[in-house]
Amino acid sequence: MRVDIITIFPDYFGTTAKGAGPLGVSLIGKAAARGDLDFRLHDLRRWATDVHHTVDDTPFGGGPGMVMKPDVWGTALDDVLTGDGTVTAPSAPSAPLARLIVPTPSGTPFTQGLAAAYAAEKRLVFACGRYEGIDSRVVADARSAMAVDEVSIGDYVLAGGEVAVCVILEAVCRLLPGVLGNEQSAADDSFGGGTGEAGDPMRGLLEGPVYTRPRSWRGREVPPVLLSGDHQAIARWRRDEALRRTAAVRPDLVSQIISGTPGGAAMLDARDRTVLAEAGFPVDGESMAH
Ligand code: 6GU
Repeated sequence: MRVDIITIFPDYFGTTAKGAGPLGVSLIGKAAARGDLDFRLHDLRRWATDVHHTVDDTPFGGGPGMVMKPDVWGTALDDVLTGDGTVTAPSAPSAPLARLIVPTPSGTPFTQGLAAAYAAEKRLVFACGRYEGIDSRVVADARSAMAVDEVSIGDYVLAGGEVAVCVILEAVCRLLPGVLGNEQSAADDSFGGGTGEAGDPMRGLLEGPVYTRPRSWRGREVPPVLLSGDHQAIARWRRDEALRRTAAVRPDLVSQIISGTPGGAAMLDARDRTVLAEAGFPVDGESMAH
């Protein structure tokens, strides 16, 4: 997959003299080393036309902060998309070019499903905004040529999109074909809400507790079922714990499962319903007296 990142802080991703940045280490670094990811960093200021390399201006209508200029972003995107000889503008509207991702706190939530969809793309282009955002005509204009997603990584405000790009790339990267056994699952995942991969019985649930050696540590024992060798009992226990944890810390995800994301409540067996009822979520269809 080819990944272009346009930013006023290319050094943030720093894959230069000072050593590997976030794109050079761990999972992403390995994918890049294998050639599964081809990163191109672009300094937005390259497309600024004045001596000061200005990329922002005051907002029309007043208000605090600065807005990034449409003319600078427009030529930057045009050049990155078409100006490198590898990929040219589509001759037909259906020709796949690239997906443009604009990280912004006012975007739609980034989910596991989006990560899976991105992992199936040939090319992603990230447009990192700073200040109060990018002039809104830039996204409107880009939409006439390509798929554009404005995405948020959570309900808080970052100073810029660079960290969000790292978050998104890490989620995408572990789903790329070639990364252990993800070949078939990544593409099926696009309708999944919440967490967990397609085909995972724990899909939509948070992971419960995990343990390794030693069996006893500071007087705390590993739950005996995990030492029992009874794989069915272990799987059941893990599911119970996942249900309990999800009910405790993400009741919204339990509500989603119950009230019918595809396959929702149907995925719950009798034991699931008992565990959820104990955790304060009586599930309809259960033989409980109300
Ligand atoms: Cl994607 N960008 C910025 N600047 N802030 C955010 C965000 C993205 N997601 C949550 N907050």
